Amino acid sequence: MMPGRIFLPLVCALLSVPAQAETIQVTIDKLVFAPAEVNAKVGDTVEWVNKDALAHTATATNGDWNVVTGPKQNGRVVLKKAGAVDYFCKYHPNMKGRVVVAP
Ligand SMILES: [Cu+2]
Repeated sequence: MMPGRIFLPLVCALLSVPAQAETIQVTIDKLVFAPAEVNAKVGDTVEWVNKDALAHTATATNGDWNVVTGPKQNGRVVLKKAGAVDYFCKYHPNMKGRVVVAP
């Protein structure tokens, strides 16, 4: 009896399951994006959770996206392109973050 006959099909079945798209949360608290840098994949969603009583934006410096989050609200974007994207808040330009998107 060769164990490979059982394990090989099992491994193949596991590998063929597509990676699940994930939602990566970034908290905005006291005018800070935390974590300031996140890693993601194409197809993932980044969700900003604004805990401040102020509106903020997450505005990509390359123009790819502009997410506005009202006070105590969430905003999200689905990542469509690979690459590192720096972003900032239009209302508070010293607030900065980065999303690194793997293909
Ligand atoms: Cu802001």
